[in-house]
Amino acid sequence: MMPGHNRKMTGAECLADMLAGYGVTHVFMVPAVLRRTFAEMERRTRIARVHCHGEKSAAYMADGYARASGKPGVCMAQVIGALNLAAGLRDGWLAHSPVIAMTGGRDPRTKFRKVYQEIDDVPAFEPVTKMNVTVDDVARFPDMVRQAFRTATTGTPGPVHLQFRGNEGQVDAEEAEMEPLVEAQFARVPPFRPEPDAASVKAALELLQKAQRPIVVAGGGVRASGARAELVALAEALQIPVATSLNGKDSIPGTHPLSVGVVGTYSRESANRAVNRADLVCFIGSETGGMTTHFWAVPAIGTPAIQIDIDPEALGRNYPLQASVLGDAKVALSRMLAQADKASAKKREAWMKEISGLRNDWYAKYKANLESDAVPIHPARMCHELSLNMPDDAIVVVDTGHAGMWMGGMYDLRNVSQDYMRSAGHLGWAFPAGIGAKAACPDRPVVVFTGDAGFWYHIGEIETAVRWNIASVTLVNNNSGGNQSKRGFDRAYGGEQTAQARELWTYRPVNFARVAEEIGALGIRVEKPGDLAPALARALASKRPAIIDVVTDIEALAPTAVT
Ligand SMILES: Cc1ncc(C[n+]2csc(CCOP(=O)(O)OP(=O)(O)O)c2C)c(N)n1
Ligand SMILES: [Mg+2]
Repeated sequence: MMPGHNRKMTGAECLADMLAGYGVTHVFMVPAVLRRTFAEMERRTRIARVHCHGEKSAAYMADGYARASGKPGVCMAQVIGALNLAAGLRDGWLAHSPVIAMTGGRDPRTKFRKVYQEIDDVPAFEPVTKMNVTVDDVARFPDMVRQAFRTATTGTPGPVHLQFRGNEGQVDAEEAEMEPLVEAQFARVPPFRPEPDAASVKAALELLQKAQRPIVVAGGGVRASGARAELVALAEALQIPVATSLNGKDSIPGTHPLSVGVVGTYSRESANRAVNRADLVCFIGSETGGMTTHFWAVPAIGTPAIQIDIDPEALGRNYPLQASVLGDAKVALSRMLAQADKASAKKREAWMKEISGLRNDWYAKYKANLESDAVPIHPARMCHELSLNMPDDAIVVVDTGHAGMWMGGMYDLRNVSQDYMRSAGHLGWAFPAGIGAKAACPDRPVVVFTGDAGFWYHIGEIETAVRWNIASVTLVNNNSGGNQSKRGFDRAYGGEQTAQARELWTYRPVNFARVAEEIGALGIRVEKPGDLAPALARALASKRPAIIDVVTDIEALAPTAVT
């Protein structure tokens, strides 16, 4: 409490003022929750109250908003929708995205009496949040909201949950003496840039400079820290190639001669080969998890490693370390750059030749797919067209499954201003996340890549995008099925699946462009590869939500990881 500054106000007034104070421009929700707060938002703020067609997509929109802007994304649900919202936090949890979820909860006067729609939702938020609390007294609005922003943005960012008393959070109607104080520092990631210990920086730098064949594996921490320019500069100064995790794909442009691509399971062959030939691997802002390391085979455990991370618990979790640097990635890389001995790069000339060979081999091997004129369209050609035609300041949002494999492996960012965000595993994440990203960054082109199975999940959100004129562009790699499942079902049938087994993973052919048009979005159907680039240009120029339905080859399978 702040004596002298408090004044009598409702929780709704306080919450509306605080969200506006933190710079929140949109909240994503399914009504009815915090209704009085919405009324106060209208009276007191310019916050857009985006109501969606499901709580999970509301959470994904908030997540996309957060990852695109670094500002916490806010989503809300009443008590009956709370677990739908919790399900939607799972991707943000896995990707370390600062999402703030607010739900209606229980009232102590009636709980355990079989209240309509009510269960105890709080435990379900436990595995997907950094902070999971109830707000039972209106006087706690200010400190709990501040703590939510603080927890979501600090350290390794992540989702938080505030459950407000009352199935619709009716505690917001009550009054108390409050001060809607905002700590602007916690309005975006990163609020702090912890300075690493100088000796640890020196130790890591010396190991890198001594190595003949070092490589960096850059993770999502590089994008959270905004450390791309420093990473590229250090890599150039010391001539160290860079592989990235899927989450860190935008750490370095794919077109950069030191970039070998995404390493791990959904990966590019050149990255796995380079990491496996390295004599020292430097993980930066990476969990060193199963996806990034192809289940700890790339690199093999035992490969000399160093690690830079803001989270002390991440350091050494999966790879024994020769040096570890605890701190902010941007600061750590700047310190290394300032002390870098550029002359040490000379000993890596042979390594550089090898890296350039691996890069060229990959392009040569996949050239036919990347430039394929086949009809139905080869998905690799979609990726290649996007590499060539994506606007310089675009935010690219990619679904999982084959979408993650195609784009992770085959798409190239061209500069450090392009962003790349990906589903951390949930099919259907990308389309609503793209709407959230566009809401957060209305002046930047947002281009979503999803499969048709992924698109079906939240197809109703076309209506939300149209209603709010949130003009993301969504390309649907439409093969009328979830063809990533093909290999798995072949294996399950002990070789080749039966024709009937296709009923497990195929759909009716549907023209999503027509569906989009019916709902009021721009719909473009693309059947020939040469029409992809003009369709993208037309969709971006339209300034309307657009769905580009690309008819692709159901037999095309993305390359699997090499070890
Ligand atoms: C929530 C969730 N359920 C199931 C899966 C498993 N899964 C991964 S890819 C996939 C099918 C993808 O189909 P589509 O989006 O059409 O892409 P395609 O493989 O056809 O390119 C499924 C069911 C998942 N990743 N997430
Ligand atoms: Mg499909």
